[in-house]
Amino acid sequence: MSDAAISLAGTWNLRDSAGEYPCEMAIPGEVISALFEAKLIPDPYWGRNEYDLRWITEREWAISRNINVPENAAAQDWCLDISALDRVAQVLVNGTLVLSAANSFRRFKPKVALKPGANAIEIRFLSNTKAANELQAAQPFRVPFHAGNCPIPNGNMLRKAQCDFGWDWNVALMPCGIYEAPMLRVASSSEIGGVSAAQKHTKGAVVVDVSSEVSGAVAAFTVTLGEQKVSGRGPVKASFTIQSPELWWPNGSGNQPLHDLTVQVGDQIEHRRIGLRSMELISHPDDIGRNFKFRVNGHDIFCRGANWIPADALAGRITPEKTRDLLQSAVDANMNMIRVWGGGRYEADWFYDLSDELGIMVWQDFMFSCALYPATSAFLADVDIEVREQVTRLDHHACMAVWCGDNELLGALTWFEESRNNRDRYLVAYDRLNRTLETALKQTVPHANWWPSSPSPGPLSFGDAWHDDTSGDMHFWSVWHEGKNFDHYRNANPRFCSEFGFQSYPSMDVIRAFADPEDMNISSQVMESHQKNKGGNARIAETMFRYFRFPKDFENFVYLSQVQQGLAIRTAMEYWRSLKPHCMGALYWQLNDTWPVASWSSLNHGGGWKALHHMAKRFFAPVTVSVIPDKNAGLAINSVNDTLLEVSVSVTVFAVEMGGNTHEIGHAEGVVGPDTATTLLELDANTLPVGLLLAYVWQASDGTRGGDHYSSLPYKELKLENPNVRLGKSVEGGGVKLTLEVEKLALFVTVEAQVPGRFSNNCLTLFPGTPATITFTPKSGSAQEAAEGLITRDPYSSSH
Ligand code: BMA
Repeated sequence: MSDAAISLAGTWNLRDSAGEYPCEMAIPGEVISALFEAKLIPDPYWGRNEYDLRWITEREWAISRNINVPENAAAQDWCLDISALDRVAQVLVNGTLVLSAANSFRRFKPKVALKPGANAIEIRFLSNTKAANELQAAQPFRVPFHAGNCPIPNGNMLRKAQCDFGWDWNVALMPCGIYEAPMLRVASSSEIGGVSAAQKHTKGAVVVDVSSEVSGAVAAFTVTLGEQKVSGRGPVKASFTIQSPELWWPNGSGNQPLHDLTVQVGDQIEHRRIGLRSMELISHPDDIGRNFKFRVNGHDIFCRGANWIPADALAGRITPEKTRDLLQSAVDANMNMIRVWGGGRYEADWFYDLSDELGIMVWQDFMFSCALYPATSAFLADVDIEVREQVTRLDHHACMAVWCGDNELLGALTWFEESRNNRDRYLVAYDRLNRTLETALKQTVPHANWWPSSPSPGPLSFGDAWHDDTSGDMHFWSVWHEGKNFDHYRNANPRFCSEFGFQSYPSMDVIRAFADPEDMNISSQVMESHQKNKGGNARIAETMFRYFRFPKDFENFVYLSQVQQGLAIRTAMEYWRSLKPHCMGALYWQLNDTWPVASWSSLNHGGGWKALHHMAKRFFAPVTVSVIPDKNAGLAINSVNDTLLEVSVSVTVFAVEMGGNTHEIGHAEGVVGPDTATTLLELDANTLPVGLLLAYVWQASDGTRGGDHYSSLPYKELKLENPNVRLGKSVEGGGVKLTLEVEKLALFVTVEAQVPGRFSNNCLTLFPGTPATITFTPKSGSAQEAAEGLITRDPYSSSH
């Protein structure tokens, strides 16, 4: 650390405004995690503790610390560089108010006067609820929020993660704190405001135009990109030409080379890493409506992925390591895009660094979600600055695919009586906000991709994008929120589905971390309080009635809930991938969880894989085969190739008796061109005798292979026999090697652990005589103990 900067990361002293609850607090961090670490409150995620801890957000809190400044340094001009300050806060230095902040998405740099020796710094977190209520009361007309999602009201008034007020998957604790290390800096005569790197791709070369806003005195600058260097004086502008560039590609389409870029002005230096790629959002009217696709380096890329919500409800528990694990799981499941959803927050720099490294394209919402928002001059002016800052901070990242205005604000216009009665007023207010976002984005980074809202049929269209599959992006919720069958996914032909989802329970090791054995019942108060979507448990149970024999106990209910979630999403994904190029992407809701809860996630809180995530790895494989029933009850054996090279695929299809005997009923070989979906074989529905299951195995010339099954009957109608799954275990190194053998056909065979960890594969279709081998690696602790707790589940055993 140079003496021109003092980090304020570390231990501060916390207390409430009355001086109660004195304890230490780590910065970056937040108040609730600090109180928990100090053992002043119980685990907020255990049982129903959430409700007993809401008082924390009703109080006002303050953190303080002293810093020592040497005599010679104190005379300099200092500023406090502070961002991710959540949210209504005052900062005092030596008793003088230096900042009143009210936007957790902005960066502030107030001047501060330091004295030699000890300097007292205090940050007061004022009441967010009070501020939100006052702001709502001061609006020229009421601006409604989604009370069903948010038990803490008026979150739409505050620039703060909207899910902090509660959501249909989130605990409502409304934390406050600081999520990035604040710094005291000596003000420089010339300050670098940001680094922009615009890329022009031509055949065989890339031109990178680098520029930086510099405030203050004109100074000499040096810009380096890899081995190339440009020096000058005055406005920072440097142009680099890179011949035969190694391009950055999304995961599954190529590698992710990154290049160091530095801008030096006087004693200031900024460092970035950029990937060379062109990233276009293509959307224009066509014969069907309006297409929607991403073109990277000139190639149309089918986007396979999921929606991202904050990595934890309590930001103090988020670490780069835990987040890397979640993003790595996305990559391991063959995803190439995530959508940073608008009800959370703009993530930290390291999040986008990780996405660059891993090849995950980021669809970035601006942080507005599922509510109406103010359009007062003060609100819009604040948002304007927020957008300029965030876009300047993030747009150079290779991963950055699109900036999207918001999540579901158009839909929200129909949710509230006020906006139904006066759509003109609320639509104009919406458009003022949306225009502010677009203008600030385009003025900051003219080359950035912009999409007005998710879902949206397209610019200046304000219609229903939930059921319109002709134009733009779609959120398709009819299966979950309207209770339609899984087959209903095949009635929608989206151009790009940016949200659709189906809930399941978290895995048993996660449930054990918040519930006592006596609470392990789906209608216990504890389980109901870890389900935030009204009617969610009933929807899970009702769906199980439709597809499975009812499970004999709670643990099997949990297991089947995950299987049916996987089936729902697989049904949609396989069909939508087969529609390529009509459909060019699907992102399911949602990748991760903020706390242990029944939700639409494929990863448990803590990062463990639910059944869906294992299935996603298969149905998202760049080359794959699936069975798509057509409207005439025939079955199309379809192959998709998302790679840039042609592949030959051979597939053999079997009818399977419940005892496990198989009869070949079809075989096909075909060439699947780069970036295409093809039907390899069409089977008449009668080819498959009633009561039998269809199974298939395939292999492709790129070395990949796979297989799965398809049932035309609901699983509850199959006369499954007891497969007597045998589980062989041997401890090898830090993991457990497992062998699975069955006596009869066994579906969705899942090994379950008592402790957190990662299975190499799971939720398998198994045949007698064909054992499967997988591994389990516990997250921590002894592999021997983990091995002892491993058990298997399958649908037959779940109901017998
Ligand atoms: C979508 C999201 C979220 C929500 C999810 C599940 O519409 O945008 O607001 O959590 O549905 O209901």
